Amino acid sequence: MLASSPQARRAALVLLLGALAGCGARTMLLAGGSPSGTGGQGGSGGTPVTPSVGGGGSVPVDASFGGGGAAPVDAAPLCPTPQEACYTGPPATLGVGVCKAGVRVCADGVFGPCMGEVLPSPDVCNGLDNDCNGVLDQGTCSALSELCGNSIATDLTTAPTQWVFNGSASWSAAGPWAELTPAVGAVSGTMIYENPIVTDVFTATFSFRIGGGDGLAFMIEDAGSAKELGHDGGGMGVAGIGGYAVELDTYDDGAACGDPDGNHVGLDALAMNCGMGLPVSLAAQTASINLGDQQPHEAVVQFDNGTVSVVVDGQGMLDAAIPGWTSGEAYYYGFGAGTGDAKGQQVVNSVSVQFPTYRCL
Ligand SMILES: [Ca+2]
Ligand SMILES: [Ca+2]
Repeated sequence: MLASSPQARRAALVLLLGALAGCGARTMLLAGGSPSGTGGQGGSGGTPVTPSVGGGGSVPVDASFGGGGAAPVDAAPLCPTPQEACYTGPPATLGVGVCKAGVRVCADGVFGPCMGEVLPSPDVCNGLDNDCNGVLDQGTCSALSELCGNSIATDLTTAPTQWVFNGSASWSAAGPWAELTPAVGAVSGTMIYENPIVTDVFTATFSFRIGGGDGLAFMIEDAGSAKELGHDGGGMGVAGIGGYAVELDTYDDGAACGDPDGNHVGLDALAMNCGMGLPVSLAAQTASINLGDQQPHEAVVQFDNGTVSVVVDGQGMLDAAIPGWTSGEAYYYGFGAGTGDAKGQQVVNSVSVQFPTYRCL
């Protein structure tokens, strides 16, 4: 409705401005106290931002405030406190996952923008609840590899459900462990994690015991499934599959295919065989311990974009690199072992592969 006279319109405008100014602080969204931290997720993520108190002289005026420079200069201070918590996301997400309140600071009688709040965003595979619904990494991986995480591990105290046993390999409660080969001749066995994993950097640790035979290998293979089985004997169950392996080789197949002796650690390519079903040796180093002494040993394989270092029982065994390595492709992770004329039980347990970042597993 229009006022009839200029005086009446001016009076109405003054009343309107006064009403806006008086209720402005109340109509601003208040965040309701401090975040209660329920469901907080580790706190490693997010982007904690320190509110820039008093930053600059010109504090933006909230658009809903309507006044701008026209606000009455004689108005009383409009902020009930110098600063307060604020949150502009859905209230139910506050304090859940990465979501947290920010701070807004009063300047010239009005609150500035909400600084430092963390709002919901679509969940991604990163170990954080980005969309703040209380569920980590929900639906961020495909149906093939639906698990998002930063490690695969099995202590083999029970039969592992996510590892596939092929050939002579099986889980054995007698260890308990994964028996890659029993003490019979001319067999090969593999144990392979069920899904391929994007490979750039990882640390693999496992314990092994070699009681004869040709030795065993830790491999990353790209043959397309977890059901691969390589050559027996000096192929250690992995030769011919495709990919790469660290071999713990306990049988001397001769220098022609890269065996310096019958007790060495090597880096192999599995894409093709070197006669007799052996892998292609990229590097090999005589071991400083007896790998095949039927005793348990601990191995650590550190892989960083194609460079490989192998430590057994705390002793450095091999540093080598894969020529032409391409990072970011997916590989299946597993173990293999073989027997030939030489035979013996070969086992692994306490298996873990750790990645520095989250990914679909
Ligand atoms: Ca979530
Ligand atoms: Ca050999």
